[in-house]
Amino acid sequence: MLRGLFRKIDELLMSRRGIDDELFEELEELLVRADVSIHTTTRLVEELREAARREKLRDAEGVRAYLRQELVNLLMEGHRPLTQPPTPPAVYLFVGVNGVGKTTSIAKLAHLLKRRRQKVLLAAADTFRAAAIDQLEVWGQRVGVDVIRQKEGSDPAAVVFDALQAARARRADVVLVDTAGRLHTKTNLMEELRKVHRVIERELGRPPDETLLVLDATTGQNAVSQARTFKDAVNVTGLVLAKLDGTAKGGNILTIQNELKIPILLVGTGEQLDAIEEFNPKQFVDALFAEE
Ligand SMILES: Nc1nc2c(ncn2[C@@H]2O[C@H](COP(=O)(O)OP(=O)(O)OP(=O)(O)O)[C@@H](O)[C@H]2O)c(=O)[nH]1
Ligand SMILES: [Mg+2]
Repeated sequence: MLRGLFRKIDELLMSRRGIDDELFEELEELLVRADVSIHTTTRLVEELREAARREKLRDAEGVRAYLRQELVNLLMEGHRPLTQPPTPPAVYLFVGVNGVGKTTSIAKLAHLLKRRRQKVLLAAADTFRAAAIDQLEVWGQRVGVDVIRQKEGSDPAAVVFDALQAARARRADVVLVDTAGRLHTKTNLMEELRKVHRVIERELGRPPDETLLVLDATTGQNAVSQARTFKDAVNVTGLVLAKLDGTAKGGNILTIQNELKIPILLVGTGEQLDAIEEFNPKQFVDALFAEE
């Protein structure tokens, strides 16, 4: 995943002996080309310049080590595991625009949790298309977990209500709620999401334990704007970065962390069931700089 995307930065730093303005300018350009926003790039490079002065870094190798540490620190801000509530079931609501990987991520997480001996239920609250309900059902069978569903066109909040009842009756540990992909700009759909959120809060006596915004890691700056609007609408508590095995440049992930302060909790690295991992900042930065 993302292997070697920051190699160019490494090459730049290793081809230089001394530290001068030109080095920092080139570094800035490379970060922007790797999809880091101007704002975040400026912060990173300013801190590097400052560190170079303060720590009296004398060569590019020193800058390189410092940059890596700086990136790890940035990604560690607010880093945490998935919330485990004191009383089950844990309820994780998945939201995001069309096609980012919500349903697949739910299936993969269900698989992961099941292997950790948790009893998982899936709620098919994407009632928009019959195919979406069937898709979740197929994943449920493959993973070996129950899917709570109603017919196409029914109220997503009613499906969630059913799922929470079922979770209680069956003593489930976790409920994963699938929702329809929606453009963050469509107000009626965002209102529907708020309703789902309210039903969970009422039935559970607390908000969803996580409201996870799934982002397609290959979409660059657009992912940042999606994160902004969803955060305003439904209090997103964490991010799932899907498709990190694709052509993601990685920089947008740094931007999201720096500018939105929403922790990345999970990353998706493929279409197979086991292609999901808890986010590990150090490993992520190592991968960015790894040799291909
Ligand atoms: N390579 C790769 N493909 C992925 C990953 N996650 C999801 N996909 C693919 O992305 C496509 C969309 O995935 P879905 O899980 O259906 O996305 P969704 O967000 O539920 O889509 P809608 O319900 O239509 O909004 C599918 O072809 C998935 O196989 C991933 O981590 N890596
Ligand atoms: Mg889906």
